[in-house]
Amino acid sequence: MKTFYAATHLEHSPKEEFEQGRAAPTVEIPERVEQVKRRLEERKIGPLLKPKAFGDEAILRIHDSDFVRFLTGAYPKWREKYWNDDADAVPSVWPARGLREMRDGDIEKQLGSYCFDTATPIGKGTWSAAREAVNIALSAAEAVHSGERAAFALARPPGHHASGDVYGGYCYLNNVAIAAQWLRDQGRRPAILDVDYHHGNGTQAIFYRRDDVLFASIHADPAFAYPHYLGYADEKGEGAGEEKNINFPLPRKTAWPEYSHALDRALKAVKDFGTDILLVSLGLDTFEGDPICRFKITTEDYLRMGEIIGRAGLPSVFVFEGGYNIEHLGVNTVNVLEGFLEV
Ligand code: OKP
Ligand code: ZN
Repeated sequence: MKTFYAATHLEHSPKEEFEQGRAAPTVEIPERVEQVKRRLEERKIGPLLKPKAFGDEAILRIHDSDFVRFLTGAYPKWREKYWNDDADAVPSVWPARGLREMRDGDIEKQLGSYCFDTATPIGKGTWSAAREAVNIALSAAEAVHSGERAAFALARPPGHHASGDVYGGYCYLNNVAIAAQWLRDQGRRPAILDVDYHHGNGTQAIFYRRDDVLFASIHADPAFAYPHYLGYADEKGEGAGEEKNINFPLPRKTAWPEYSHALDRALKAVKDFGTDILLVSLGLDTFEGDPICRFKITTEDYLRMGEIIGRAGLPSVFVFEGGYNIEHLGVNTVNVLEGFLEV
């Protein structure tokens, strides 16, 4: 299986996020991708390839152009205002009910208008890393579109929490959604299966009113888990998109028997949709040892997960999302890919 990787992500290395009322070291660190890369090389899963440089058109099919322009210049603008400091850009005020949403002007106004949480700092290397992650996802999509059985986009920052014009949840651009749209534009019929522990609210929002891309997500119930405000079972799509959005919210401590049941149901929906290419938002934060999550999926279970996805018999694009247990992340990720390849 071809893996697409670029070292650009190393420069996106935020130090802190705001978590439970205080600044805390972030878990979305460069070492995540580096661990997975090492394990891939160890297991000889296939070549590690540099991504191709795609133009902005593919991004603008999904994201609002003002939003993209904002992200491109946000860090310099922030530094210009706070030149006497070196902290990353994080919003501190939001246009909540009763206030005016203003996306232009002062950087503080823009941050609150475009970002939905305090976990997603913009630093010096953030934009170039987010931009390159898109190239990585598109390169993997192109490989599979051209006939590969599968490919792996080993990218960070992740993407599934970013919608057309809002970022958050460590995500800036929605890598998997951009790849799905690109495949649509090549005439394919893509479905997105999101197995990250957190609901892919950005991906859901992007395709919610559409009938040409199915979104199925298995995740921790937002009644107790991030992102809290989306991902409930009654969100089934709207208008043309009705029944094309499927959420499987699961309780704390969910282990493989219940998880695999949801996975079977999600893949049944994918098949029924007439999917001809599958994109997997591959988060490994369902792991029993994950520091910020509460499921009980084991290293061994990830092999089964890969097998079950493989048995769907679809050309598949794996796009890396979350997963924060650095020690086990490489093995868990590669187990999914190896399980898939065994079928
Ligand atoms: C990104 B991905 C929970 C705070 C959550 C942000 C989590 C973003 C997850 N106490 N902070 O889906 O893995
Ligand atoms: Zn996650």
